[in-house]
Amino acid sequence: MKNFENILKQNNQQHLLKYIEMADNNQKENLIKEIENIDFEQLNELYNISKRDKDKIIESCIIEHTSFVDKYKGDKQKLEEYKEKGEEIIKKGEYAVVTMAGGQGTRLGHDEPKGTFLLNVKPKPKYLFEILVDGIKRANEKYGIALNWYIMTSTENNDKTQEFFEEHEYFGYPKEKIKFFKQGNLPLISEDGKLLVDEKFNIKYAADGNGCIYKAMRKNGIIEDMKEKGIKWVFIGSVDNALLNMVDPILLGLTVSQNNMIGSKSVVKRSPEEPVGVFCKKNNKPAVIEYTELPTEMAKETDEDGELLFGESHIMCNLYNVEALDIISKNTLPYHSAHKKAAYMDENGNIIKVKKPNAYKYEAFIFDGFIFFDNISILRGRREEDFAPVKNAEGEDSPETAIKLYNDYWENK
Ligand code: UD2
Repeated sequence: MKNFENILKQNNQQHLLKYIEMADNNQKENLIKEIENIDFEQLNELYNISKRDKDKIIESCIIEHTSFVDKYKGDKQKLEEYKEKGEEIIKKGEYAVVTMAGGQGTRLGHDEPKGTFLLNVKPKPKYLFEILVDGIKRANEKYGIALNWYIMTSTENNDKTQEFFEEHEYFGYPKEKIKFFKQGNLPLISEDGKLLVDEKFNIKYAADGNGCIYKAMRKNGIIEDMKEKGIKWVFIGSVDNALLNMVDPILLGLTVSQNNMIGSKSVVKRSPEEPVGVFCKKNNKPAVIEYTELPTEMAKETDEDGELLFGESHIMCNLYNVEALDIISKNTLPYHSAHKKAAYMDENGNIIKVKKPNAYKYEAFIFDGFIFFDNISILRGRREEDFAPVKNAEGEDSPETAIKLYNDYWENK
């Protein structure tokens, strides 16, 4: 028996033999190579994750709510001190920004890199990437610096993202200050634990989640590059928030003053159902419970003032000391499973487009890196200044709601 046949038999994936029979020589060679490179031990572990009861994961931990500093209601003098401290670090060139842009705009109906989505804002439409460039340029002008900008892409969108930047001449940002790096990916698994194949006879893969950013930064020499450049503090943010403020000296000054290695910005959760992670302390360590894993009962719990007990939303504005990135990147983060729709080719060569979720996707979450520290500084900002997510084609967190938030903010500025 050939090596790959053995592998498939041992791992209960013999259905792939049918695809090998159907494929032409080139496709066959590729598929066999892919099979030989899969870490089946990891794959089995991942499949077991999908079978876990999500409520039980949280129930087995001690969860407490967390403290924060309010950017607008806090002690004015202290906030001014944080600002000065943060600005000093930024002006010294010790600050850099990272954008996680490994995702596609599928939920938006834009099957391209999410940052290439055009938002019809005033006075002229802007791409999400362009909005980020504007923000960095403003900070550069204000502090007399040129920030280093690192952009994480995925196998799926790396080429298209880089071509987009070339085509738009980097929106006027100095090209030498931008570095792209790629995150990894993991196979999708069907509900009965089988690998899926696409119409080109490739195993179906998906990006391994934004939590794999730490590993990807290490692997691609990004942390080294930051250290060589004398960067000490790094902001990591998402690509899909039209009001993302990547350079907030108060968040930086607060984190430094509290002697923490990590910090994050929050806003008050809109409702128990809002799809955002919430900050908490999990077994006495800083953590975020993702919306997909927060039991409904807990999401609704309120305190004596009627405020949500777990109401401090993670809006993907995270700050790290470069040493913190080093520590997290040397550790392993857990994977979480998501039940997703995935088109595939069946064993007769038919392309199957599904209407209901049929496969598991595995992702690491960025905030699972917080657990390696004793504390995190949280700065509560304001939704109308900090958070205009572009997630869905219509309704809440859609281009329509983000455009309104963006226009209102800039009109009143
Ligand atoms: C994310 C947060 C959630 C909340 C919300 C706010 C995680 C796991 N969840 O949920 O807690 O803060 O955002 O808007 O962070 N990305 C990659 N590679 C990947 C997956 C995602 O780069 O493999 C990027 C993506 O391009 C985007 C960001 O991560 O910039 C958020 O990704 P998402 O849309 O999958 O996250 P969402 O809205 O489910």
